[in-house]
Amino acid sequence: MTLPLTLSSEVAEATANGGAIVALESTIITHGMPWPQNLETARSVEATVRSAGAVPATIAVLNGRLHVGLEGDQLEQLAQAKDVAKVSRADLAVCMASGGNGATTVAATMIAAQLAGIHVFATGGIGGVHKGAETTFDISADLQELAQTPVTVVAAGAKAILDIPKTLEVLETLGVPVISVGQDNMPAFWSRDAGLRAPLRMDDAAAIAAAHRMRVALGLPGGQLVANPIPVPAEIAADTLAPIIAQAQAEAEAQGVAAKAVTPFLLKRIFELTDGSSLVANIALVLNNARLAAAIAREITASG
Ligand code: PSU
Ligand code: MN
Repeated sequence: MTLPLTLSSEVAEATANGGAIVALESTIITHGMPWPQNLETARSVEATVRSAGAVPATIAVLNGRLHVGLEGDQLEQLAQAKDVAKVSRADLAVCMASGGNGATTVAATMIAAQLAGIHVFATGGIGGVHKGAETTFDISADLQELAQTPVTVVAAGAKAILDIPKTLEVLETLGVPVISVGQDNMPAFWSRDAGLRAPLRMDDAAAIAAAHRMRVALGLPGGQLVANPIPVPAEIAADTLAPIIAQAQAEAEAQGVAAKAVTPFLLKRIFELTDGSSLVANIALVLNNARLAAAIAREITASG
């Protein structure tokens, strides 16, 4: 069968001309942010990628077709839709085969990016090992994906709702390079410092692009996680967030929230408990990641 894959016109053109492209996920639009900030953010992320000299490729499943780059009002339709599935590696084929609509997680976005020949992807924060995973076994499929799909993912670290030390342990086991940008410590999504050292550090886009190319030359499967700290003016101190995260966590547990619903539930509760300031920080860090991802994509394409 032929794969129902559609490239947007600007992505098709950039692919043909060897231009720099940055993949963008859509779960953050449908399950990570409330309307209308989700649409505004998706648009400003695309604009940021363009002004940094690359082409944005927002990825989603629409009526069973895998779209790499959305046209016209597709972004708005997605941002307003209520019936969109959260699609990870396990769900992608079923969603497409049944003609459904799906928002891609980090894992599914990496799969689509690789199919389209895109090397770099920007998001907010990846999924990881949840707190209490020793009893729930809740570990995001994003980690396995980083181990097997060769895409460099720029995020502000793993979301602070996760168990960051355990997430780093699993990434080490899976052979995924975790590269902190411009500082020794890991960032923690809304905060710049997770209080523990990152496994690796690099200070600019050219160095990260060189490491990406070297992995390809070595024939290593899997991608890189680039942990880009939130800009100083936008950060929320880890101490301020810790009790709020703990409360959201306790509520999730008490209400029996499990599996795919955990991350969206926690993000929504933290948004409410911080009177929206978590969202302001989230938007700032996504834009910051889009800028860096565009620079890395340009470096990778410039050196063939
Ligand atoms: N980053 C954000 N907001 C989000 C997500 C990431 O700033 O909503 C999404 C991503 O799509 C990520 C997913 O892949 O959350 C992780 O979900 P889970 O923990 O269920 O694997
Ligand atoms: Mn999970």
